[in-house]
Amino acid sequence: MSRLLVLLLLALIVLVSQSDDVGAEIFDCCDCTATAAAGVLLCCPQGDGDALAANGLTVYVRVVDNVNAPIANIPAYDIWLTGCAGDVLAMCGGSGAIAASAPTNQNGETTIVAKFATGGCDNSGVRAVVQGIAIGAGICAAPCLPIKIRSPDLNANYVVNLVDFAVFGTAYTSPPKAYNECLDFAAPFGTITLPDFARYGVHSNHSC
Ligand SMILES: [Ca+2]
Ligand SMILES: [Ca+2]
Repeated sequence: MSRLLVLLLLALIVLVSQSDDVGAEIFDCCDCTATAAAGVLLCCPQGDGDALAANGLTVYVRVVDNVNAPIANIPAYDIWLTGCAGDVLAMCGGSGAIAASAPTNQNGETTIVAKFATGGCDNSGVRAVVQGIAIGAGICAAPCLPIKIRSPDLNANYVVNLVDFAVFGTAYTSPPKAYNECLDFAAPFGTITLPDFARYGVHSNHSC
């Protein structure tokens, strides 16, 4: 009988400890928030593109549970970005392509400031993802963050090579060639000229 009591106590301890697990508290995260300024972020599969923070594009994330209480101590690697257009980005290491700057603090807050190791192009913006749940997506129906993702890996196969160079050539220079927003890496935006080529060239032969 006493052994049964010990087992019951152990089961109770396990249940209580699991209720403290941050993963168990997130449901749809419609009360979570992610905000960022609008801009263009040059990304490279090698992870040596532009950093969000250095370009005024820091993503501010706040994670709360379904009664709007902050969730602290979500690990930095459990918070990342994804493109809004669906599966068009070639994210090196999947969710490991970018992480938060730190775990969530006591207010459930953290930031995403780093470089995004991805190929591909997504001009529809990004979403912050927390433990696999994209903030604002689905039933939440919030707009995407207005950060346009552009990589010299134009065909999104995790490497910048001659195939991408050929794609770049289809719109270089624009005008007179037809404009392709995905190739517009540098100011002046709206045209594809030498500054865009220079930024492309830096990442030639880079890969994950
Ligand atoms: Ca490529
Ligand atoms: Ca340009």
